[in-house]
Amino acid sequence: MDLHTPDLAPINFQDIIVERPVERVGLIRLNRPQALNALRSQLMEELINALQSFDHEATIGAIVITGNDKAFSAGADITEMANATLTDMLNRGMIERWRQLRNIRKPLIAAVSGHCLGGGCELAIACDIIVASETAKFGQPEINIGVIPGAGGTQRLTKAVGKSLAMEIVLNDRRLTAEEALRYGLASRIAPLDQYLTDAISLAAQIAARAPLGVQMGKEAINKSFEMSLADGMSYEEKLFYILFASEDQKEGMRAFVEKRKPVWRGQ
Ligand code: DAK
Repeated sequence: MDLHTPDLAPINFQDIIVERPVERVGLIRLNRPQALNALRSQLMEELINALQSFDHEATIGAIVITGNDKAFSAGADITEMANATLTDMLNRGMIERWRQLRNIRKPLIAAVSGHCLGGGCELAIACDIIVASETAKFGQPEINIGVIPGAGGTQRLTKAVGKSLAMEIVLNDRRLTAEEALRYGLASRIAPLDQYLTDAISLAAQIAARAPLGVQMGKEAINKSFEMSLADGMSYEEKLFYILFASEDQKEGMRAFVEKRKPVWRGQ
């Protein structure tokens, strides 16, 4: 797979690089290596812009977010936050940007290597799937700077790894290796350092080749399972299942099965 295919529609971002490495896959590289990809406001703003444009682009079916081999991201930019007041924090749009991340409908795959800490870990967990390199290290070290996680580190992480381990991670800066992340269900697979990004892109390409509405609704239903009771979640799932019968892709998928041919998805 050629990861060096030039961007088909270059946009002038400063803190991220946006590419289309293969058909139907958008790739966003966090690009502040000198600060271990710390998530300053500018980076987060660019990331959300790029995600939203891929989300609206019909030719894109899945999105990969990555950093570099040394760091996915070491978290929010501490230098930017160090002297902030409560009002500064509320007025900077930080919360809004993280909320916008939750509204991306297409599947997001985090390709994680090296440091994946604080807000960086929360960004990876906010994605739908994590593909980790063997060197990935996950953690929520906010306690070392006198705060706690603020973008899911006490909530999503706890749902993934359970209470006792989440307590160790948040209260005592326990870091998880890639193996542990896999064992506890935070990551779905691990790959060697020279392979994890290619693997993440291949996985994204496979998902992107599937029925687009089905993929989006599957993502939505699974994410709802974290917010609803089992009964409400089951009922939500049923409704999305029935809604898909209003799509052309459901007709095409089932007809293709009966006719013993490959379906041609239109995302309608
Ligand atoms: N912010 C700013 N700069 C950072 C940084 C960070 N988080 N992490 C690293 N850097 C910078 C370092 O300052 C250094 O810069 P120079 O000194 O070269 O100018 C450069 O990156 C290389 O870092 P080191 O020299 O420290 O590299 P080492 O290999 O020695 O150590 C390290 C790597 C990752 C162990 C270390 O850099 C480190 O501990 N970094 C801080 C990790 C951390 O505490 N992260 C949590 C930050 S708080 C919210 C949303 C999000 C958040 C909160 C709320 N809402 C929506 C409400 C998130 C909060 C956080 O993430």
